[in-house]
Amino acid sequence: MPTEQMTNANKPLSTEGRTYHIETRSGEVSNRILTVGDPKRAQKMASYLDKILFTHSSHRGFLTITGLYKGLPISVVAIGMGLSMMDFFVRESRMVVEGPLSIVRFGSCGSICQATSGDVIVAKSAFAIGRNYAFFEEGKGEPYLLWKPVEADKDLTRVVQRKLSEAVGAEHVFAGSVGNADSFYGSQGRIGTDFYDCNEGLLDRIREKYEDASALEMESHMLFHLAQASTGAKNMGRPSIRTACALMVFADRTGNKFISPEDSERLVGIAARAVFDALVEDMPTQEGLHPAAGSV
Ligand code: R1P
Repeated sequence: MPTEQMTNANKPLSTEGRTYHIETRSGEVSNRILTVGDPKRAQKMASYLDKILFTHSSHRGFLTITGLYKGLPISVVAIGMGLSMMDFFVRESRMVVEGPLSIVRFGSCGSICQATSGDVIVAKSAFAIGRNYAFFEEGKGEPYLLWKPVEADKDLTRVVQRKLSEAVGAEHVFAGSVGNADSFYGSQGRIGTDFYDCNEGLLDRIREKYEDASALEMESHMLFHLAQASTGAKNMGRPSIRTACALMVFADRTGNKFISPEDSERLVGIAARAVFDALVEDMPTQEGLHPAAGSV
């Protein structure tokens, strides 16, 4: 349960200025954010920061770790899974961070392209895949709705792809459009008999509709969509929220392979500095410096 009194039902902030679900306030979150799903992944990646300044685990399972990397502040935020959690994260981060915000998601995915387990797929764009309740409840339309891809920020994506290619080898880094599904199961075309999912032809339909469809996961489209929907002030002609996403292939949906725990741990370790380097190269100024960093 939250420990501080909330003050506004429309835009809940506590009396101490903390957001309702992530429980961070101004000064605790950097303008450069690496977001992941798994809190253990967040801790492992944050261990590559030069100095940790702030850590908070919220009552809703969000973990925020803010520190310094090459003299600049970076926050690592674990959000759990799914588009709702991404929505909480982007909106509540915007509430407490002034100025430009660069967010890189480093997640995991299922590959539906040539990339196999242990490779990395950089999302040039992301499209949404949604279960169509009208089909299941009223027999109307297709069982799954496919929305048009939304582009990632090109500059941030380019630097993320370059840094990851240097770190893991260009031959292990792929790029394409990523499907952001509202389920790990039905809307990602996983076939089962426990539920009426009507998804037998879904992967083929996705590949037919989007030639460069490369991966399936559950957060990137919401991240890219909210960045484009953000109404904040423009900075140097750029949107106020800029986003990129790189995904470790955990499940190879074509070759039916799964990454080992050892390989995923190793990949996360190698990728941490690459993503931090991308964030500081992309925003090299002291903008948004964490107050505590002044004394370092
Ligand atoms: C499913 O196992 C989860 O893994 C991926 C998917 O998008 C989904 O949330 O995300 P993370 O790697 O960030 O956990």
